[in-house]
Amino acid sequence: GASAASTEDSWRKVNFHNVYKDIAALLEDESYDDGSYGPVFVRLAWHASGTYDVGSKTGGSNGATIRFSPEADHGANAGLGVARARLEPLKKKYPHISYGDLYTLAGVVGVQELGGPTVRWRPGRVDNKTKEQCTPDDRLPDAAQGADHVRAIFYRMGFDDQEIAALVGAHALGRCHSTRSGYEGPWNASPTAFTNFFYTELLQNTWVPKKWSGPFQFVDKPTGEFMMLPADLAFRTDPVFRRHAERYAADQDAFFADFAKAFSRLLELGVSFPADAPVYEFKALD
Ligand code: CCH
Repeated sequence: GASAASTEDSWRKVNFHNVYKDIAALLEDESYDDGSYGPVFVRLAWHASGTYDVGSKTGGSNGATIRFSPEADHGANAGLGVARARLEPLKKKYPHISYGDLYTLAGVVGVQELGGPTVRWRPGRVDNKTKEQCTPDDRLPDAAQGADHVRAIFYRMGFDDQEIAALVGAHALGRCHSTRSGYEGPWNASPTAFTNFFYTELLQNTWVPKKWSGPFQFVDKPTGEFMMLPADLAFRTDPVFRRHAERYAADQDAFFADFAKAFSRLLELGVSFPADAPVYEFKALD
């Protein structure tokens, strides 16, 4: 039957402070990855939203088409079923929250509870799309490519170079999985802490091609413990991206402020909120 969150007013029945707390309670799990679902929740929120196309006004988090096949099975979304399954009990507990609101709020919780900035978030996404409205398989960035491709993808969402450079700093969190994207390894030594380490590692290390049979990627020399995707290297080699990366490496507060703004905007692409939808600035729990 129709989802309880299929009407524009359903969100009014939800206490989002309680949802925030319940998502936060799902983060920690010693047996999963580096001990937290936070990174994969951030990636779910981003991939649910980053399909937006300003030209056709299609895609984005409203309607949460990421949960339907074929979009769920797009290569870029490999592994995100793990995050959706982890959140599903909360959809049962709070039937009036839409999937779009649940997935984007999980991204906010991931950023904030891992020590990142406060991300302004509004409810009001609606479960009003079907699998026929899944986005085509070319909307998210291809990690094997460079600056031109990354720009083309994010300009299509409506972002500028500064916002792109701030958003990719989320690669302080989590890791690549050979079983998901094919790439392997974390970007730094504290993948469950939201920091500006993406930029410091990117600029301060020597990056060399990883010697393996997997996809082309970089590892730091000499330890080989940390990784960079080919697309990550664009933020070191492209002069405009690099200027922002240098600023964020030197000034974590500037990174936090710019990331919070750009991430909030990402999660809202293509969503029309009711005029009276509250803007939440949740407090991190700890
Ligand atoms: Fe990303 N990202 N991302 N990314 N990403 C991957 C993992 C994470 C690209 C490719 C990959 C953003 C931008 C880009 C996260 C957040 C963001 C992986 C490994 C690839 C590949 C997936 C795996 O194997 O599990 C590319 C290319 C771009 C831009 O050009 C942006 C923007 C964000 C958020 C704001 C997070 C977090 C992860 C870690 C996920 C995890 O499971 O640990």
